[in-house]
Amino acid sequence: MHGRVEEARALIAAARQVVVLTGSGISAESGIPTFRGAGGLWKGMRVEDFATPEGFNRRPLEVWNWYTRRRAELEDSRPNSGHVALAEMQRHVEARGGSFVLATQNIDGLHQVAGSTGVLELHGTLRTARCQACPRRQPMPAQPADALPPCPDCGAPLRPDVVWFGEALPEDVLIAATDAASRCDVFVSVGTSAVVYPAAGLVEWALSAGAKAVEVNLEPTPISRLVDVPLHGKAGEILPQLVPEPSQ
Ligand code: BV8
Ligand code: ZN
Repeated sequence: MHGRVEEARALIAAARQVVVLTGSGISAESGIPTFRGAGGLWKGMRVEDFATPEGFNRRPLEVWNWYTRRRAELEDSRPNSGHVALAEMQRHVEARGGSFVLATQNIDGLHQVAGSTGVLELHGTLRTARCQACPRRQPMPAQPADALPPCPDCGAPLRPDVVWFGEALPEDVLIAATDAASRCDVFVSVGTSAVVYPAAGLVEWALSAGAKAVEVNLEPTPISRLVDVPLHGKAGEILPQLVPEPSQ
């Protein structure tokens, strides 16, 4: 595999525009459970009961407290070497005049803690709650509630500031991600099972625009056969090897 890692690093070192898409796999080594893997968050839970507007409207408090619990777990979560490597990669690419866009499906905010900037949070964020009736946003509490907290501005109940199944992604964020993918010369997919759309479609935008694609994952996914350089292993171990030397 060493040769393939070298190949991926050379692609990134020569790239003018790099786009990286991450999924829950990059936070696994920070102790945050993935969704679909063994021991995944959604093991035994019905996604439609929790990560959908219908599920929330049926059991608002139960869903709200699923998110306050996940917010509480963030308190002891730190970025791992994979998050840090992507922040270094961004600095390297930008220092030589290139552009670097990191789009994530994760809602844990660990990329920003690791130093990545301009992160496109495709599925929202666990760190804020938003009002259901007005633009007010505020920090997501890490303690369970016994009633949905009211918006301080208009009194309507708050909700987690995430994108549920059946909900549209924030338009500006999706446009920025799709634009960047269709203009990049290297696209790197990290730690995602590549089954949730439209995020999973970004690699196709990149490939159809002639980009080279790299995938970092523990196991094959539906895009593994599409990418130029599939790298099997842990994001925390592989990503630091993809950061070009400062001299490069
Ligand atoms: C929309 C936020 C339209 C909440 C999430 C049929 C066909 C195609 C599409 C659809 C369809 N039916 C429905 C749809 C649309 C649907 C969809 O794609 N469904 C799929 C399941 C078929 N998509 C939507 O509903 C989206 N919205 O389409 O809107 C629309 C338009 C206009 C107006 C109205 C509506 C919204 C999707 C967003 C849903 N929200 N999360 C929350 O997090 O609680 S999705 C959820 O899945 C997370 O965001 C997560 O990030 C995302 C993807 O999962 P992954 O991140 O990939 O995680 P997973 O566990 O699956 O995989 C982890 C991977 O990491 C594995 O491959 C593993 O091997 C690897 N790994 C593990 N450890 C490591 C590692 N790799 C490297 N190193 C390691 N150490
Ligand atoms: Zn309000």
